[in-house]
Amino acid sequence: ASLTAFIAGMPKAELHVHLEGTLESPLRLELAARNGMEVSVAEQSYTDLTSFLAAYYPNMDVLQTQSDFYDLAYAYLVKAAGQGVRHTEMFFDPQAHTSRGIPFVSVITGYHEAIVDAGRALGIHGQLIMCILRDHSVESAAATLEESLRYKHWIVGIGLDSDERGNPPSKFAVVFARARDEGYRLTMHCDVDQENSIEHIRQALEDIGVERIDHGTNILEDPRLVQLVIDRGIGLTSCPLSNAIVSEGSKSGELLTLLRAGVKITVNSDDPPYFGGYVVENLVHLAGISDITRDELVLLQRNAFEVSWLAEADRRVFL
Ligand code: ES4
Ligand code: ZN
Repeated sequence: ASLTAFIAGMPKAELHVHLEGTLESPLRLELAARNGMEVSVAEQSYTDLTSFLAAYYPNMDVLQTQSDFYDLAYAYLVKAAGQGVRHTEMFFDPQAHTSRGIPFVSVITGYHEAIVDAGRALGIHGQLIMCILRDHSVESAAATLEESLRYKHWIVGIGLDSDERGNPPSKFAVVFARARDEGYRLTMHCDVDQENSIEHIRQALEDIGVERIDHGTNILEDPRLVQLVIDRGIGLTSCPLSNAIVSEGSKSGELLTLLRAGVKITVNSDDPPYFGGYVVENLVHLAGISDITRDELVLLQRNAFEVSWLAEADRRVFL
């Protein structure tokens, strides 16, 4: 088989995709029309995390009703299932909506019902990870966590995303300790080449005790932390096409070095229409610019199922 067909045919797990970041332009225009909103269709350009986020958040204003969130998640699940994704753990950002007056319940119910319906119709398995916006206040994070508790059975874990500059993991130590006490799994973004990245990675691993790191390839700067993630079996969720746009290059060399050292690297899509592709395009891109072997492409998927937050009985179905 061609390499693309091989990649498309592998059973895959995706662990790093932002539902709000899967909003394609045609759906955005449809939702705008449905909600009686005028939106700009101007080309957006971004070259770093801050300029990306400045384009990203305003696009979400078209998400208003429970049906809008349902349609967004369902469209992503159709796309992912079509690419051979069998299990997906999807981030969502409630504060990006509650801060605009949209009720938490509309967001989570729309997303949850899409997962249930897509599971029945397409056989794809999905779970939600609620992300805290790190450039909002600790008080807002704590209130969002409390509000999530009545939907705890629909949320597998808590993550941390948005603008990293000046917003280290330590800012949310108390909120994440409470999340752990409530039974949530923990992960945090440590985006590529951010200021103080290696210190943020250290805090996430040693002070917060996360089970995964999203991005996190700057860990190569500290061999002791590389050994720590190997010893603990901690997963790093890489997103090559995202890295190519918001940092300097796809970081394929770093990713391969870590994978070959025994770190549980996974490859994911982050915000697919913004960065130019879903998980298959990310893997094809990686294969095109590196010497990754087919066995290693399979290893990336084995890693993803292993470091996923599937219940053990479900994991056995996939592995
Ligand atoms: C994100 Cl690339 C990236 N980094 C941090 N937060 C995000 N939210 C959506 N995409
Ligand atoms: Zn991300």
